[in-house]
Amino acid sequence: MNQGSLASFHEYITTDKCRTILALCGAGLSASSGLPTFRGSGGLWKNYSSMDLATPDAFNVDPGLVWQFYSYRRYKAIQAKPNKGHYALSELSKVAASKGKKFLTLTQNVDGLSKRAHHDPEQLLELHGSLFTLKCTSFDCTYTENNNFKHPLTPQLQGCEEEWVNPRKRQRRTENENGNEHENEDVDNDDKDTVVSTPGSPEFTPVKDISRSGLPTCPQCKTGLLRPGVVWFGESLPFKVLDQADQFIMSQKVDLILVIGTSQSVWPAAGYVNRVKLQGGKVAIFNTDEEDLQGCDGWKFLGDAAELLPQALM
Ligand code: BJW
Repeated sequence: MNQGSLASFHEYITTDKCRTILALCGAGLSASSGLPTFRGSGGLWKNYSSMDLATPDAFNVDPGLVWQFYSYRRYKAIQAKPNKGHYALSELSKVAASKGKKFLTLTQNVDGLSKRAHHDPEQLLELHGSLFTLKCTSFDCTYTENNNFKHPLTPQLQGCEEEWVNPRKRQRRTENENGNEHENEDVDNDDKDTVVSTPGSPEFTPVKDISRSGLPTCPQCKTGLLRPGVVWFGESLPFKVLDQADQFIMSQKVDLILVIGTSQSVWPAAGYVNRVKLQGGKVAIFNTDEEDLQGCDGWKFLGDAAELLPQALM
């Protein structure tokens, strides 16, 4: 981290000039807790693009496939632990409050790790919902269940826990374990391994065929399928959450927005950065990818959010 820039950032965030802070978080914040991101080489699950599975259409066409993806995600999130970045942010929310400053975290993450790092729930909005909320898909049923951490949700969803590894990587890992010529190769940094194989190719990893009867069903109406309470493409973000975020931004000038581990490619979340800039607020970005720091005229911190945030915020 550039120490000059760290010093000026630290000075700003601790002074009285910086009275209102917004944090916008993305998948990169949870990356070092072992949870995959959406774009880039992490955005694949059993050869499907995570982005293609996060749609109402995908669920309508093949709910069994989409439930296996979310079952895997729920399992990974339950197993994961909040990292130092989550704790640093949680600590900042408390310190800010104790100094009479206003603070709000908008997280796009559905993994619940910020909550588990004891982030003040009053200062945390989950823009894209939660993996641990279940909702009925019947149009006339309002059933919603929060904090359901059961795994697997049905016996048929057992067995989705295995981390997907490109078969070429898997083969080389096996070779490594056997101690042959690839011993020192960093398999995770090999660009060739981001190639996606197609159904029918020898590398295609099949998922199970699960019929509707093997999927979670609504205990209230007894007929509708349950779905994860996350926001898919084309769906509105929860109105209450959007209102609360608007209220925070519009009731005062936001002095600083922390943009943490997000590609800023999904709307309306990405729009908060410009809204703060338009008010004259400052921006600080924390990201491992130099490209995702481009175009930022504020503080740019290149590296793992789990390492950077404790240094920058404490
Ligand atoms: C690290 C790191 C480390 C890695 N440390 N950094 C305006 C313009 C254009 C399009 C639209 C628009 N408004 C709406 C749209 C359409 C659409 C959209 O945005 N499309 C874009 C693709 C263009 N938006 C929507 O559809 C939204 N709905 C909506 O607007 O509805 C309107 C409406 C109103 C009324 C009625 C009906 C409709 C909904 C968006 C929902 C997004 N959902 C998902 C899935 C959630 C469920 C799930 O988890 O499965 O949310 S998609 C996915 O992307 C997920 C994420 O929250 C979101 C953002 O991704 P994120 O977090 O930025 O992750 P990555 O992978 O992209 O980036 C990771 C970053 O971390 C990278 O920069 C790395 O470098 C970095 N990194 N390791 C620090 N260790």
